[in-house]
Amino acid sequence: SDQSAFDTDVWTLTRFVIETGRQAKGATGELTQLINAMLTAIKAISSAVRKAGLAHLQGIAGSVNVTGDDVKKLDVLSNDLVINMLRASYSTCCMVSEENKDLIVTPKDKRGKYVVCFDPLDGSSNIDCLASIGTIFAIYKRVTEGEPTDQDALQQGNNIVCAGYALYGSATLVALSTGAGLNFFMLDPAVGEFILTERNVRIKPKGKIYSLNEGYAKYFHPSINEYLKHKKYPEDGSSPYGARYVGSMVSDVHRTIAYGGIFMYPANEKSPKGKLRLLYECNPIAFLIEQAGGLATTGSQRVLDVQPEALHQRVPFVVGSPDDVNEYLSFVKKFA
Ligand code: AMP
Ligand code: P6P
Repeated sequence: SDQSAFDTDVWTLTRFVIETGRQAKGATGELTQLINAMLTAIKAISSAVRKAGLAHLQGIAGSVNVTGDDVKKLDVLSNDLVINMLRASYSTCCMVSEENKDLIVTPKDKRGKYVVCFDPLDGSSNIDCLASIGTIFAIYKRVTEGEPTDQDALQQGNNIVCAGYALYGSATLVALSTGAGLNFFMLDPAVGEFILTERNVRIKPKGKIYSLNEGYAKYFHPSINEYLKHKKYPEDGSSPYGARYVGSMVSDVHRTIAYGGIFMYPANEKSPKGKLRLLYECNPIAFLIEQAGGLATTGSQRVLDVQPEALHQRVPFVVGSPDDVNEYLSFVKKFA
């Protein structure tokens, strides 16, 4: 039979992480173990997401999470998968999840040196309409001794050792960086492995798409509406931008990295700090966007420079192609 289509030396994500781990001087393999544990959880979530309709996993689980959203069964299942896989990797001392109000401290006998902040199933309000959803995570080294505390999780995004997202879209993709560039991997369900599809991804300097929920226009700061007016009715003879908004952060961010442009979840009168959470949505995505040559700002400072004060704190969030983000910042300045 024709074997030509079967690559016998394929770069799987597992192999890629082992390789980069071997190149890391003095590495013990703990981070490699942690990343591979997260990948196992992501594969299991991908399988559950794709079976959700059949397994009647959709629908309200009858409880709400810390942010007051209705929790769907897939959320609960995804959260349990990530916590259990990471705990079993003996590489974490504590975790922060969008689904858990307090720090999740790893049992003493299973502790390692890493802290993981994650959103197990972001965009879950889109589950019932089958829009794409995602998993987002950021990994740090602990900064305390003894019993882990919130301080281990309340680190600036500048301290991120590794971050990534999974996108459960028409295919399941993982975007991952350990600080040496951004790489894309696609899940081959036949093998159950993520295959390297794009190495050292770079975002376009300038795009042609803006992405935000314009339903809040009535509540936006004038700088936002002035910026949007410039995108729709440019006076400099340039063409108007296209508009795209899924309402599922990983989808909107991945499209922004893949096609260029700008994604915004700014503050508005009803949400003075915006909606997106710093620790497990904004910091990991800001890290990845910067690895691809993009910018990530709160409008007043670089996202990765924000000093976190609370596990579930929100920040205004504008990311994307550097020329687009800088143009937005010029409007912030002009209409401050
Ligand atoms: P470890 O001893 O495995 O916890 O690794 C120590 C440090 O080496 C990590 O904090 C990373 O900065 C680096 N490192 C270890 N494994 C990897 C990997 N698979 N890819 C990239 N960097 C790694
Ligand atoms: P809005 C999904 O609930 C989420 O947390 C992000 O994935 C998404 O970007 C945002 O909220 C959408 O919020 O207010 O536009 O519905």
